[in-house]
Amino acid sequence: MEMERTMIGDISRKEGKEVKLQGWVYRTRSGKDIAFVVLRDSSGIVQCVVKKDVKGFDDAQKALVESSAELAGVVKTDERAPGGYEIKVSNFKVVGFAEDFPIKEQQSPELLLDHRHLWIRSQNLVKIFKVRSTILGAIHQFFRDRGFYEIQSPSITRMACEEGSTLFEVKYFGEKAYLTQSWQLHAEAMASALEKVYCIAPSFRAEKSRTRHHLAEYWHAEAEAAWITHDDSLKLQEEMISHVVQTTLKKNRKEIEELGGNIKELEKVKPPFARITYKEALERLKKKGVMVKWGEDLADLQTRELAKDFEKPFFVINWPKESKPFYMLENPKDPKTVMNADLIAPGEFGELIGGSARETDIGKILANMKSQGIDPKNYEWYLDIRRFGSVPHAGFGMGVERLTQWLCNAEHIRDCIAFPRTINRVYP
Ligand code: NSS
Repeated sequence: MEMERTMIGDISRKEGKEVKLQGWVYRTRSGKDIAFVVLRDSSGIVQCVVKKDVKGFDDAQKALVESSAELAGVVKTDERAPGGYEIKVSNFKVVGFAEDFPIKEQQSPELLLDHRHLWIRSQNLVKIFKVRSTILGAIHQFFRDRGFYEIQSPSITRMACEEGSTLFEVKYFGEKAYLTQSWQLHAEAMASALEKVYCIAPSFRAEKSRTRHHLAEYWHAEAEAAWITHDDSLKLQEEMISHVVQTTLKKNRKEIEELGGNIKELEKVKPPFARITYKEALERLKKKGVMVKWGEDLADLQTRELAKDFEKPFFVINWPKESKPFYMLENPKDPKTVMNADLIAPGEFGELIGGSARETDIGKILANMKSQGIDPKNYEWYLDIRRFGSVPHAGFGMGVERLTQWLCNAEHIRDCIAFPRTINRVYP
């Protein structure tokens, strides 16, 4: 088959013409004299009709689901066929015969996860991965257009950035080290060199809870900038989210629609986003009969309850200082709180971003470490950032899979990454 390949997604432009297709058998049904093979490639599926007199009919009849094949044939409109087109095949060739496919209809989630390397071929996951790919491209574009430099930071580190309880320990040539929870501490150092920096890389959290929003390894889009205030950072966050959502809607509207994403809600995602303080969040929850004690984190259920009041993502700012990491800037107007924010998605999707302005005063950082029982010895290099030309700076981190989950309205975060790592799964 010497012809140039046509992608299935493009066949509507080739009506009446002969095309060559390459793909995998998605569904198959054959009789004595005819085989109906639904072929899939990364762009879609199409029904192909192979009659007995056609070269390769035997192959078409024998090929089980997920065999790879190439064929030549003429594109015909057919209203009954999925997608409205059908291929009248003139030549059919199996490239790789498949064994009996282990995934049948109505399989348990566990079996699907055990066969993730094969299940990623499924129509829904392919749609999600397309959306995810657009999201990642849009994040890069957003930061590069604003003069941010892309930098990389180590994945193996000696320090905790966030809660110590979610650290993954690594044996490091006889020394104890961890997989990174966030690039932030190294990024703060880089901000005194390049000023505006960003990175998209894996972060690791040994999350012991099983929720629909937590992975042990997730992709973290983080940014840090020198000479900016917390308010500047919030503006940057709402602009980034809006840019990524609108770019993705433009490019992947069809996929988002087919996945059941909330197009109307997503179209409204434009700046500004509401800002409420943590104190106000507790008051709102109290009115709804949900009691949260000052200092407590907001659980999934509580953020969902709050989200009912908002049509767009919204910031919860100024959390209690005692419950937050040592690096957050004390709020000058209310030292019990810090200059930080969580950005919460509408609906059920929870927190998308965590960020803060960073404490510039080394004395305050040391005091915070002391009250949290952290040994400053491990953070000597970090403290040098304050010793040598400390400047106001701020930054944030967004979970790429969290954003993907919201846009695709995915039931579980693990479907927003090809090979999820969770508390009970590191295979395949
Ligand atoms: O812990 S965060 O809230 N904040 C940080 O790590 C800061 N050091 C970021 C920074 O200022 N540069 O995590 C940030 C985001 C959070 O809002 C979620 O969207 C996502 O990272 N996140 C996760 N996604 C998936 N799975 C897990 N376990 C997870 N943990 C955080």
